[in-house]
Amino acid sequence: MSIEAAGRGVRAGFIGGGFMTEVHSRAVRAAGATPYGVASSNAEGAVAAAARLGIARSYASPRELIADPDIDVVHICTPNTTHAGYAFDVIAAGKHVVCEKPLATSAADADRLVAAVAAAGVAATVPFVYRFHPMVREARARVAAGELGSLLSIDGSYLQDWLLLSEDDNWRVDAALGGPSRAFADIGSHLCDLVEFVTGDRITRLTATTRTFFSSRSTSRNITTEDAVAVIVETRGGAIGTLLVSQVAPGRKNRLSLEIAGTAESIGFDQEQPETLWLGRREGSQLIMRDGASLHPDAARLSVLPAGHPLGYQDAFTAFVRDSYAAIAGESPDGLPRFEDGARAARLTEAVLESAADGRRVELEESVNV
Ligand code: SOE
Repeated sequence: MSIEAAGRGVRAGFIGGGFMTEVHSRAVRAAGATPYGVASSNAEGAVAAAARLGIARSYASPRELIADPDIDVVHICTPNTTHAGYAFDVIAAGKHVVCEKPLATSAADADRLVAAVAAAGVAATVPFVYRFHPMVREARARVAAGELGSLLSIDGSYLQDWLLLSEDDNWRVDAALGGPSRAFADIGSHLCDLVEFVTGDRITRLTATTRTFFSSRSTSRNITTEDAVAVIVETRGGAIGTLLVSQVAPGRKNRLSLEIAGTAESIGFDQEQPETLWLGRREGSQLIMRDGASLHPDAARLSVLPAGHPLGYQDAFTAFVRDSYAAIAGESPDGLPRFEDGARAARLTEAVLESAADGRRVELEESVNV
């Protein structure tokens, strides 16, 4: 029986019991759906996560959760190298899926997931949630309306400092759990997604340099995943840009910054100040504050609180879940990041690693999925 026919809200299951499950389950509640159950790497972990997150059911294993016919959608919030396997299992069970980024640690697996979703006819999304800040949508709408003119340059960075010290460690550092790329796959993927989302353009060439500053950390040894990456990009529309991604930048907690210059205007967005958008002009610049009454419709749609009542990261996540669940109901919300976008990120990640390995510029053919 369909969810609508059953006259009930969406029931969500979660695989994983960490920080992102907490963020996802809060967003599910705020979106008016039901956090129905949680599974983790073992039964004890699932019980503890259910208690901590106020979720009614815990399951002995992810397989048991995926098999439960009462669950409509599964949120995958586990270490990166397990994402694709769980996503294939969820799709095979005929359930809808929300999979944390990176969707997969290879472009081939990501493409296979896109094909599996198409065959199964389920909704499948990836939380590139920064697309859901209203001022990001405002920036996108202004670019699309031609207000910046022709795009000339892109200046982007995504800087964090949670891995600054050699004693800082995390499963993402271990390639066996996090995949071959760390900083880029984890946060560079957000930055590139936002570059292509806001500009409506595509990165067609890149040259990358990576650095692993610590070969060992408190528990990890022989570390091969990168702490930082610098990328030069060219776009199909002829713009050029530089992107810096680092998890070892003191004082920067989650600072995604994007500035796009056109022949008429520039725009600048700072994820740590998401209520504003910088507008640059030769004759003077201004900082636009979020006010639903003066935003383009797609930005106003997400502006769920009045001006002066700040929206933030968790609100963006709620908007992402709400649109993901609208897709479950058969709708097509504008700008919803789907598995095709996760596959695009996987392709960009492979291009970054390929370029960093041999120092050559890498050409990106048009992704088969977009
Ligand atoms: C850690 O780098 C992290 O939690 C990312 O995994 C998220 O995608 C990002 O939104 C915040 O930082």
